[in-house]
Amino acid sequence: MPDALKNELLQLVTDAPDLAALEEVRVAALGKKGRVTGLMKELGGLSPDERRERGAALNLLKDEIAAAIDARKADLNTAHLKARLEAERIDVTLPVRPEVEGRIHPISQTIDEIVAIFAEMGFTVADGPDVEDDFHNFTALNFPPGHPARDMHDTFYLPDAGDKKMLLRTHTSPVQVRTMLSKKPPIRVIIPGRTFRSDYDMTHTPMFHQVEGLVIDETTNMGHLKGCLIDFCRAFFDVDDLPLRFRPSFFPFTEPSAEVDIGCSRKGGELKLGNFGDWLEILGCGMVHPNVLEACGVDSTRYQGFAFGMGIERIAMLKYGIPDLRTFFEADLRWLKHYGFVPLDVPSLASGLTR
Ligand code: 2NL
Repeated sequence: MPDALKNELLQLVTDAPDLAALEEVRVAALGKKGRVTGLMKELGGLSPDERRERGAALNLLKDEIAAAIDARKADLNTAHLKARLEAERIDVTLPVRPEVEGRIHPISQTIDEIVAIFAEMGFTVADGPDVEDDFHNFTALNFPPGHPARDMHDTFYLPDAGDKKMLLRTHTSPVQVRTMLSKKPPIRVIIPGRTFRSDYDMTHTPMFHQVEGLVIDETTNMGHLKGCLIDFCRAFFDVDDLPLRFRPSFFPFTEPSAEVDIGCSRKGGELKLGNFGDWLEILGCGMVHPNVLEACGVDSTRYQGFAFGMGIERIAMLKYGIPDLRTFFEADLRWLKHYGFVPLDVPSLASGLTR
């Protein structure tokens, strides 16, 4: 009898098509009201000798069935995983399907384009923390103690947490400060990144992006600054004869300082970039102030340098005709589909940045 039962149960285990069916087989055989359990209960009515013999046989049967169930369970799990892997298989060598893929945000695209241009000129990219201290964001940059930019109204200060007053960086300059403090000249870096100011209206968002550049060497001069920025603007806006105008200006961290305009036309309400007689402000720059060099451990009697900074949203809006600053941060998928860029369309000078 146990042999016939054993073969029957083993067959049921083998035939169970899935985990649920297998569980049913287990309950029907080894569960509280299962057939093997039922036979165990009948042992009480036997003589001691018969009980010992039959008890041992039933225990053996129980163990065998349990082992068969475990083995079948493992097989079913393996088969299930195999089927899933097969169904979810992706060929990573297939080309991207543009109609179903996401888009590169115009800010990311613009940063990639800027990086491609400056990389060609021998710059490297640096980055640093969003949360900064007063020294790296202001003091090292020659901001006097009472300067309005330090004011609570512009700067996001973090709740006091001990010895140092922390803030969200108001520009990417603290990364240049860190670069000068940690590396010896010559230095050629650009720093794209997030910046924060407590300001919100049509043309300001509390978080925005900047790219700043810094060049330090023994003979770096204003001519290098001009050449570098002229080359950059012509490459970025893809206008070979784009005129640039350097207007005297003021920043605490540069001396002399200049604001740079590029040539444009506003005829008929349409903005065109080129040699048309009108001007549009695009970035700020200057020779690094000796106080900044000294605060950053650079010998100002041996080294000098230039720096520049520009707003990424602003130049992205100009280049790609995006009319409203605030839409950059609304995470609207339809907007992204319209203004975004196809992945793998990686900016490079060889491909003319974008096609
Ligand atoms: C602008 C103008 C500028 C800099 C940024 C800089 C950084 C260091 C030293 C000196 Cl560490 N200068 N940065 C210089 C001139 C202008 O930005 O209009 N930005 C949006």
